[in-house]
Amino acid sequence: MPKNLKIAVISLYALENNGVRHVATPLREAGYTVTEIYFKDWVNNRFPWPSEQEVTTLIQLLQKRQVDVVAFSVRASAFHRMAKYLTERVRHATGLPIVWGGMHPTFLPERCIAIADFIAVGEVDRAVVDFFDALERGERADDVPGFWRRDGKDIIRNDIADLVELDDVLFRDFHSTEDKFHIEGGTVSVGDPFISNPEYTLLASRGCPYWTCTFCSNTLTKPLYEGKGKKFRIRSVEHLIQELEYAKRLCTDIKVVRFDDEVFPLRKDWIAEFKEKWPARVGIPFEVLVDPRMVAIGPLRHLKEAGLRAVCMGIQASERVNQEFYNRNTTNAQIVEAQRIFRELGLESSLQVIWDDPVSEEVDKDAVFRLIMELERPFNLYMFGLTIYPNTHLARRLLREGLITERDIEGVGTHAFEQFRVDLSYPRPKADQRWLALMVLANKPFLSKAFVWKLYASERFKRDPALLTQMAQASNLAHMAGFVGKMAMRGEVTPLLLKRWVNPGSLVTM
Ligand code: B12
Repeated sequence: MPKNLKIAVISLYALENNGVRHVATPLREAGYTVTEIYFKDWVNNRFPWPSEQEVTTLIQLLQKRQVDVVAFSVRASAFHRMAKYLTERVRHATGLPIVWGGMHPTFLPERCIAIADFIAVGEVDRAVVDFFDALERGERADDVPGFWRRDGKDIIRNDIADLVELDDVLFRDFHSTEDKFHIEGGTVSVGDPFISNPEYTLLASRGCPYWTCTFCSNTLTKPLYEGKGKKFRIRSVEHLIQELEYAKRLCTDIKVVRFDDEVFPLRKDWIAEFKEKWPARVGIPFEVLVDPRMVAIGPLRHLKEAGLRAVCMGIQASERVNQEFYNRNTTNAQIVEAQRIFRELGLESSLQVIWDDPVSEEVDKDAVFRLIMELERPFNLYMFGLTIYPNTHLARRLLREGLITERDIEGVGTHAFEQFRVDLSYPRPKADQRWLALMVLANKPFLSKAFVWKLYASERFKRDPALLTQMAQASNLAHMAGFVGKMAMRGEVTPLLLKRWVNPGSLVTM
């Protein structure tokens, strides 16, 4: 039955935003007029502040669509200031009630409810319809689980909503009609901005089978969802395949599927069914994220036979830092063996390291470098700067030990905007410049390991790593050109991809 309330759901700097589509889809299904707005996109390591023209365009669009409620999806804490600014501008111009949802209000509800009129805390796949139904009836939604409300100084804090089974969640709708908009630089494009992307991204699960890494926000969601249902949930293979069959009809350019799960499910029976159904009914190459503790040749061989093309795996730090600070009981031996398996199966692999943390000592950096040198080539090396998310175990410990201040925590800080992926030209102490340059050189297949060991031993580069950094920049550029070339051959290079990743002002390392 059609409903009266007109709702706008806004994604900040993310065209692929799952949260927005998971909110908009059931609301449309329930009869609401939903305007989906993709407000600017992300450029890796760069999230430029919105221009006046962009803010005005947003406000005018909301007015033109005669919206009654404005809902922002605030995924990451680094967007706190932008979301606050846009909220204030929209409220000032329109006087409309503002709702925030997403991981940031989930982790910092008190700070967010001070700004928005309502916030969603946690997953609200079903509860979001109950919430807007209450508003539609003219009620204040004071008893809808998953939502908080501010009334002057009073705050009504409802409990978390029950977690839903993932097979009950509607597929994100990618239709491209006049109710989806992308705002960039004062221009409004109509239609779903992600519909023509050659890479289709989705989750086969929610949650994490480990939940322990202290830097990850999942350590906060686990206690939050206690008693609210199964926390680590995997979709049935059939549900997943049906989504892809649906997506293939709408998004006709899909060349590769990327599973964004924290850790891709590697359960034996699930993989067996996946292997049987994926090639016949989907038949698109795919990529997954794995954990070194889970990697075994059997399941990966099945996935490879089903179309698995590439894997991504976290190394993170030295064994000591992984265990003592990150509560991640992986070993170097597991990592070496996992990379050996990837090579044996001919899978492309991208290994991830976290840098710029306040706890790794020279000996830890040396250990990470030695581990990288031990791994069978080729592989991509993605280096990330440690981003400290609010309220995580790591944030609390580093604060307690005086190793960081509140300014280093996302929300106040915006580290994820500046050094999410490590960029060699970012100012760092000389010793770190040397380590990063060596790491970048270590995985380049066109440089012999003997040569890299010589660079490592050079006293000159220990004193002054400038030339080493230049060599690393050049090798990185060559490696990236090869990588982009390979993608171009597969028809996967788009202006969007180049804009996001090949940013000469801040070239990420790989
Ligand atoms: C996949 C993923 C990505 C993908 C997104 C793919 C996609 N198609 O959306 C990519 C790689 C693009 C990405 C990018 C980033 N990510 Co990310 N990402 C994730 C991950 C693993 C899952 C997110 C997801 O899709 N969940 C499933 C959906 C359905 O859940 P959801 O988004 O939370 O939405 C639900 C509710 O929150 C709520 N909701 C959401 N929005 C709204 C809005 C309203 C109005 C309402 C009522 C409700 C509501 O309803 C939804 C349905 O239940 C999470 C980890 C996690 N556990 O959440 C990290 C996570 C969200 N990412 C994180 C970060 C930091 C980032 C980046 C900033 C990194 C960077 N510098 O590039 C960017 C930000 C991009 C952006 N502009 O938002 C952090 C945020 C932590 C923090 N406190 O800041 C997380 C939590 C990871 C972590 N390690 O802790 N990410």
